[in-house]
Amino acid sequence: MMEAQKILLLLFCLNLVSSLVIAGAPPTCAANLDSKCADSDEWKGEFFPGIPKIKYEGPSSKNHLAFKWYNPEEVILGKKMKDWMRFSVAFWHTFRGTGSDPFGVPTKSWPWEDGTNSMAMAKRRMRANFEFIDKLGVDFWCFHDRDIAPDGETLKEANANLDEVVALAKELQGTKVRPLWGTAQLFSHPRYMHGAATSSEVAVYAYAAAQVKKAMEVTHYLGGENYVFWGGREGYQSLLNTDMGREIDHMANFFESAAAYKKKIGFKGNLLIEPKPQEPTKHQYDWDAATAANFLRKYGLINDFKLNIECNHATLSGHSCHHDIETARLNGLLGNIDANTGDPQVGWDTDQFLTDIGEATSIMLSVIKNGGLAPGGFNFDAKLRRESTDVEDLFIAHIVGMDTVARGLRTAAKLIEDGSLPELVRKRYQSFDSEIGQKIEAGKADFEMLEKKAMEWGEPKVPSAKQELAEMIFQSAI
Ligand code: XUL
Ligand code: CO
Repeated sequence: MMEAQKILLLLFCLNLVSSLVIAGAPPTCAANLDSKCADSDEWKGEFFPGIPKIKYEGPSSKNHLAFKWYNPEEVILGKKMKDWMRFSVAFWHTFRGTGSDPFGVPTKSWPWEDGTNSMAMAKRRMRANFEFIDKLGVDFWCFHDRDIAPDGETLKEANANLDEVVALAKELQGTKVRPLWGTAQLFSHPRYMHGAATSSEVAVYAYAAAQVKKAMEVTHYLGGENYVFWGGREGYQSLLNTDMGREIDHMANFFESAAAYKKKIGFKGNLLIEPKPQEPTKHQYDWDAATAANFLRKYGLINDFKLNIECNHATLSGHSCHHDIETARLNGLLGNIDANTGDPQVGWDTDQFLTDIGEATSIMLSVIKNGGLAPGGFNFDAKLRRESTDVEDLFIAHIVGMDTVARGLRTAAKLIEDGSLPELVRKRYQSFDSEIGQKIEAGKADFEMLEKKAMEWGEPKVPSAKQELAEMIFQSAI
């Protein structure tokens, strides 16, 4: 079972970038896709014919291509829904996800794909991305450098490929759409097998730095609002051959240089670290929200970075998504949410679309306390199941994910406006509103004073926590 899970993890990671062709392999046409292999990015007509612009129709609608809960312009707790959410489409899942898994080949054959990783295909895919975004009615997208453009024989060639595709993306974005965040793909290529910033090989560290430098530049050029670091290979297999202290120091050096470069190019967005406990068979160095916060504090990086909390990563590290979001928020580090969910029975990153209204409500209670996420948002780092193979499934998955988060916002707002849950929490701590409680909270109560009080008060009377009542109130709002 454990071995099978490790293989699943490894192949999942490969799946994330499964259609990337490493360095310069010639484009080839997939034999099973008729004669659509072209060296032109031209595509006649729409990519998604028959799919209308997705509109809000309200909870009674039976139309699966309409929102039932997400009404972008509606104001909730003083802010438009679209401004609470700032939804984003993840290019790697929606346009590079193939449905392959450890035991099977790709299941998706989107009509616009020709089976190649050519420049022409990259451009055609980019056109499909922006039609999708327009029809879904979102303002943001997220990408890795190597998702959107083919790698090259050299870094120079890879950068030139990226520039060409980015120029098209800039044109297609128009004035409203922009990246929620960009990132560099530092985990798929064999050069990164020992890690990127934590590699034992200095040339790999330098290559990774050059890749991040370029990815930061193009994210900035596209008007991106944030830049993300997810260290897919930053970790170790065995401590016997690893100088963990030196590797983590190197990772901090790397982040320090990134923060300096951000300032140098005048990038105003947030730099975000995305914690994860392990990927795919490694013990990772950016584990969970609390460990990432400790890392940033220890290395004096706490003012330069925030966190991108991914729900499925939080659950893999043994926490609820709500826990890691609250932990990030309380550390002043909540920068973005990668909205997805895992399968409770499966021990790896299944990246499913969020459909649990209770979970979404808890998350939104934190987001509201945080005053929103901007300049971050909700990025759907989520993919279709292997068995979902219709083009319309791409829309349905995003619609249900967006409606779930929207419903979470509505429910959370109801709970706040009703006031009984906040009141239950307020009452629970009201003994600290007393004179002595206030002294404690102001840091002015020493142990001698408290001992005197304890003697005077005798055995404390401990009230009920009212957990079931809290759960009853929570549930009745849904
Ligand atoms: C992988 C993951 C990544 C990051 C970006 O688990 O979440 O897609 O979000 O590299
Ligand atoms: Co993610």
